[in-house]
Formats: sequence, C-alpha cells, structure tokens
Amino acid sequence: MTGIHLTRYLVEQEQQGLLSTPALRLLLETVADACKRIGHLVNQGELGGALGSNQTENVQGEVQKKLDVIANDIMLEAHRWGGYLSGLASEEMEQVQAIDAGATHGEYLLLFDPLDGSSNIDVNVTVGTIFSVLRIAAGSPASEAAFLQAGTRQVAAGYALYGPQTMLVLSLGHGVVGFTLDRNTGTWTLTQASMHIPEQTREFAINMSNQRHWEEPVQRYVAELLAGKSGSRGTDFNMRWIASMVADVHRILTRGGIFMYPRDAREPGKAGKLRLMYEANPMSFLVEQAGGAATNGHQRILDIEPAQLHERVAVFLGSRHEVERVTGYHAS
Ligand code: AHM
Ligand code: MG
Repeated sequence: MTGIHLTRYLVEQEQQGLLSTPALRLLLETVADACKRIGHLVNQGELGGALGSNQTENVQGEVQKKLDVIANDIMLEAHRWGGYLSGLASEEMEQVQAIDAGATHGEYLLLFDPLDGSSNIDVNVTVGTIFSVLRIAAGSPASEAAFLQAGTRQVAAGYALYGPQTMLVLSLGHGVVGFTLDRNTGTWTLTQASMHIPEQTREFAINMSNQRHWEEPVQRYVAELLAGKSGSRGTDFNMRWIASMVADVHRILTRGGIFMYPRDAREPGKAGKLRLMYEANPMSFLVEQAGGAATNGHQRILDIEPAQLHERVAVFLGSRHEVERVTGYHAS
C-alpha cells in the first residue's frame, strides 16, 4: 500500500467505511495542506524572516514565537471557508473560534497546537503541528463547552513533523499511518502503512533537570532505569529528550520508548506542563492506535473528562509495559 498519495489513501478509507464522511476527508486534506505551508516556512528559516519572538504572550503566559502566531493564522485561514468545521481551538488562542461559513455548518471541531516544541525553532531542531478532530452535534454552537469532550471521542488525530523529512502521521481510529512529503511533487506519500510501538523498550524520555521536583512514584521509576544493569531491572536504559513532544513521540512510534512529562512541585497547582486537548489527547490516540498506552499516572488519558480548554495534564506514554509499570507505582 505504500507509495499512494494522501488523497487516494483517504478515498480508499472512505470506500471501506473506515472514514465517516466525505467532509472529514476534505477537512483532513485541508489540515495537511496547511501543514505543508507551515513546513515550508519552518524550512525557510532566516530566509523567511519569521524566526525569533513576538512581544506577545499566549494564554499560558508563554512568550510567542513569530512562527507560533503565523502557523496559527495559516491553519485558521485554511479552514475559514471550507465548510467542514464548526469551530477551531488552539494553544495560541484564548477563546475558541466559531466558523461562520454562511449557510454551511460544519459537523467537526478542530483543536491544534500550531507549532509544538517552538523553543527548538531558532536552533533548527525538529518541531511540528499537532491536531485533533472531534464531532459536534448538528446545529450546536461551537462554544467552549462543545469542545470539552474526552479523548476517546476523537474521530481523527495526528501531527506533522518538520524535521530532516517533513512527515504527516495520522490515525482515523484504525491504526496509524505515516506520509512523507515528496518535495519534488509536493505530495504527501504513504511511507509507513502501519506504525507499531513495541511493548518492551529500553529507552526513556524525560527532562532530567526537573528531577528534584518530581513526585515519589516518578523518582522511584526513573531511579531504577538509571541504575541499569546493576539495579532491579537488570538491564541498561538509554535516554533521549528532544524537548519537542512531536519529535519525541515520533521516535517512540518508530522504535518504541516511554515519554514522561509528570506533574511536579514547581507549580503544584498545575497538573503538568502539557495541554490535554491539543497535545496529550491526540498523541495518546496515536499511541494507543499503535499498540502503546498513555496515562496521567492514575488513569487513561483518553478517558479524562476535560473541564477547561487549556487544561494541563501529566503524561506517561509509549511502550505498554513501561507505561503500566510507572502507572502502577502511582497506585502503590
Ligand atoms: P510548546 O507547545 O510551547 O512548544 O511546549 C510544549 C513542549 C513539548 O513539545 C515538549 O515535550 C516540552 O514542551 C518540553 O518542555 P521542557 O522545555 O520543560 O523540557
Ligand atoms: Mg505544544
């Protein structure tokens, strides 16, 4: 099946009854087109004049990079007249945005992180766009309340990766596939027909500089990984931390591993750093669809009933055995 283009893949999924409506196909193609444009700008770097920071902060109080804002605008503009969406929400916008496309009322909602890992843009390290698609009941207004659905209700999720290769990784709820952008033809070409995360791994990802702030279960788990052969696990573990969740998750979807961003004592009022609706949910959907697991240390991430659009969550995801082990430590 590899070698086919995104459009053909989506049409085939539709013919097999694996993609609910033609509108969803067109919506996903619009997302993919927008990602192509964002990827082009990232790739242009200094030549595109869009590197560096704005003088603005987003709703999370983080300084926005110019490309964060431009990527957000590209995604908004791409969907303004499509008619497939009822509303959009993003890391870079405090409020949800309803779409007024005249007589057409879309039946879907799109949540996205326009440029994940943006601290890496200026240093030419992989960043990406994460997205999640939900359904909205016909005729309902695209208010914030309409977006607050558990991750199990996602009808599609994925990310684009702007790295040595530009890729699009996607799940419609029947496995995970990967497309590579062919720069010669400008087409997303299927290169990974079935991405699968091995159950076992000897590789972990966590920002070790926060170690002193972690809770006891995470201390215990990481200590046994670091002890390696001489400790209770009896084997050595390797560590990677790219500081772009998309890139870390892509590695895990490719060769396995466990990714952790736990809650910690720096900001005890917050459940973690990463956002549930447009980072943890879509990534957990992909990871589960690839045979892995994703929890917040206590429960499956996809089962969390969100209370707020921008709420944060602790994240443990990747190879099933390791995620189950660290989750078990939270219970004991
Ligand atoms: P961003 O969406 O503002 O880029 O922040 C999210 C990113 C994740 O991609 C990554 O896993 C994490 O922040 C890295 O955080 P830290 O700098 O604390 O290691
Ligand atoms: Mg992000």
